[in-house]
Amino acid sequence: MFSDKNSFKDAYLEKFAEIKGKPIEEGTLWDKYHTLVVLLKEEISLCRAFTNYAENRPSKQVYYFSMEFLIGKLLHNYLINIGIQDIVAEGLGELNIDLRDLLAQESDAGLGNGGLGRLAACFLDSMAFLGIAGHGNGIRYKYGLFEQKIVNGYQTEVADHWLKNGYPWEVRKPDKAIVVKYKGNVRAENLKGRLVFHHENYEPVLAVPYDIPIFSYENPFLINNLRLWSAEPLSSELDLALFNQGNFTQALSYKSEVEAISYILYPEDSNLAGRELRLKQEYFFVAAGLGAIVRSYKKSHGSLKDFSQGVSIHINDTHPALCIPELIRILLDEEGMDWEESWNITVDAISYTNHTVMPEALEKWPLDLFKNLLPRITMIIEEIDRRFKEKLLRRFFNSEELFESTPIIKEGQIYMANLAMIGSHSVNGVAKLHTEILKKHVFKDFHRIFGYKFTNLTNGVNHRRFLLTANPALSELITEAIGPGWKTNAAQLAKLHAFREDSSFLDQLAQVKYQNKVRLAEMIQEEQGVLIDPHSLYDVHVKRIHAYKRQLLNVLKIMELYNRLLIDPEAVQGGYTFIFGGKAAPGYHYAKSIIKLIHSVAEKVNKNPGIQDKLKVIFMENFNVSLAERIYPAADLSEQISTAGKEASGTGNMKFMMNGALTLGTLDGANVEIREAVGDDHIFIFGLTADEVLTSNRNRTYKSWDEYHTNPRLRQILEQLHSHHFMENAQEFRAIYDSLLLYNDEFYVLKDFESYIRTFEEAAARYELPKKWLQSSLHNIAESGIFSSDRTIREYAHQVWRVRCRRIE
Ligand code: 26V
Repeated sequence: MFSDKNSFKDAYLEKFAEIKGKPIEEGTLWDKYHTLVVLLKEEISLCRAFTNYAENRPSKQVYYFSMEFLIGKLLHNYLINIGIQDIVAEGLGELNIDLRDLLAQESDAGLGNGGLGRLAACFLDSMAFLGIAGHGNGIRYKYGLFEQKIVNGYQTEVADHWLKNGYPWEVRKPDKAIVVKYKGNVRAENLKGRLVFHHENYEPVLAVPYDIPIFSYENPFLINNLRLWSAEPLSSELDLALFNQGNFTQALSYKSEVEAISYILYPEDSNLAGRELRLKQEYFFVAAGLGAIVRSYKKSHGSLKDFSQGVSIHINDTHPALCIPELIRILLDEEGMDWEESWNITVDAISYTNHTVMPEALEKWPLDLFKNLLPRITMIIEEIDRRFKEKLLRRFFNSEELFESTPIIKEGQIYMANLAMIGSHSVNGVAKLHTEILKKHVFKDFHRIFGYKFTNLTNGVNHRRFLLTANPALSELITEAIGPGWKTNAAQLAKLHAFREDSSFLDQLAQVKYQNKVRLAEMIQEEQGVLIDPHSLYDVHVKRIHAYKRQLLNVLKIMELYNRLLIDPEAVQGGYTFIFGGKAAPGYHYAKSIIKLIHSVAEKVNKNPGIQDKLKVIFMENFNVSLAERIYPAADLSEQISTAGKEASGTGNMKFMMNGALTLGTLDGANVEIREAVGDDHIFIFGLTADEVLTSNRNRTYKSWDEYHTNPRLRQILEQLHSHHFMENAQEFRAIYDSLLLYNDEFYVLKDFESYIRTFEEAAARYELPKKWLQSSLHNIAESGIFSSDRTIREYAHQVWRVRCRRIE
């Protein structure tokens, strides 16, 4: 690797000439970015070839199967991981190239919807860092999550053509392609008393892998792999043959049907009607991924007998749950093992994480659809179900409720979570509260049967991306204070407690936050022409737009403040900037009208000259990983206000925390553990608890009209919602109004309103005491170490995958 900026510069210029064939002065920014990526990839492979890892090669490989990997941009993070950021920046500077311009060239790979996909990306980093041979397996969508454009306050969606210039990190591996088989029929043959199954007349699809290297921090030569599969027609000759026969449409439709499989990421993260294409996607990357794993395992081990000792397959939610029947299919049909052995190997290899308790997000598929698309897989699922029921009958012959809730196939539907529970050896939730809810409520019957399978593994985030890379000023300050050890061991952030009374340190912390806020203000001014005051409290609510995440509650709070200020401009102390960001699923009309409401309120508030310097409301368009990295460092207050019991964990809450924001939140998801970590004095908690919500739901005691009638402030706001107050068309927000009153406020927005306002005011008052605020901010950073995904991955390694981390610390 480059020892100084000169050796970098020489290598860079040479590479540029080689691949671009023109003088650097004539190169576009893309040319220059492209060259840098190619150079890094080659250098690393070269160094790696000279590094001998043979003697401590990990014995076990982990494969993380996920429908989504929200990796964002890689270059900046990788330069830091490799430790050459300064050399590269200076070297390029001498060539009159600004590294920041090159970083801006990279497309933000948005191959995920939100938390689940970003978690997968953080896990890849931590696995590489800890020296676990852990690889991602997913889909190379041609189009990632749509780009959000706001037009007149409404969300519109634009296709995310992230590959349009090419993606220099990936390497296509056509020689490692796998054939995936759909439809057709299954023929059973009796071979000397043993039934053998042949899948015939199937429609073949070629899965071609594209590999993206995962470079780890401080250990860049130990490279893991993210393998994304692309669907292609099996051979162009097939097309041509049909074409020549005159079957033009058939020839073309085969090609487009095949390419549709990896065409686009479904932008829904709940409530997806069972669509055939989605199921095709799920089987596609499962069959391709397992096919490649089995092939390489057999090459090195000969047989699959000890497969589960050498391989862990992790399924990220139920989307890859077909790994279970697919692995059994391979062992039975291709390896000739018997059911017992195939089953044991499969269960032993597979582990499953649940990420949601929202009933509409728990996947189920019509049995008929399954039978038609995946005939052999369906037979295997039926057999798993039959054997499971048989065992159940023996063990729990008189527990009727178990027979109702736990089978995989019920009333013509296949329940994927039930398949995942039964066919894996470990099931985990993603925060303590979430895991308890799984055990006591959502999967309580499974917990009776398989209590030993359940564990909690609280989520974490990659602190080297969301703190070290995203917030260089804070990182420098931390390193000056406690040394660099926190980068590799986030628990060391606790050393920051020693600076609690150090006023010069607190001043610097304030400066860093202020600078980050100025940077965000500049961006907002540039993009939206709205001036915000960096001295104001930045109250930030960024995440997917969902009823349960309650962006509405936040808006009602802003409306209330606004109403108060209209009467008395001195009614609130200080200035507040409310910042929102997030995408709504294109078909989720309710969420889309929340976005419109935020804009309508912003329009009113920001344009009112009387209260201009008191309140500002901003919606940041197209919230994605890159934007997130700009926003977290600038936040003062982190809004985590979901209805208790609904947010499985949340990970934004952790990213805010490590950047020194204080949480204003409900006792939901990992907020509970953030509160445990920081203590009541350094967090602002309000609202119903998960138990209270559950009890109220069970007893149907809540009547949202009561809130309306007993709270005049609330009544006023609600009436404004369906008057001309904010909109010319008074019907615009009718659905929101109705959800709160006509449909009895499923998410307890009105119920939690008063305590939310009160607690916000407490937070705002604390913000007026800078020293106290800064101490709390420091306290949050210092306690955020446990929310590094390094900690989470160590737990997975020990408790679930049973692999050794080569990095000991
Ligand atoms: C669900 C579905 C359901 C049907 C159709 C397509 C689709 C696509 C994605 C999902 C995933 C929803 C689950 C999810 O994203 N959960 C989030 O996971 C985060 C990481 O564990 C966690 O922090 C969030 O609280 C949780 O909402």
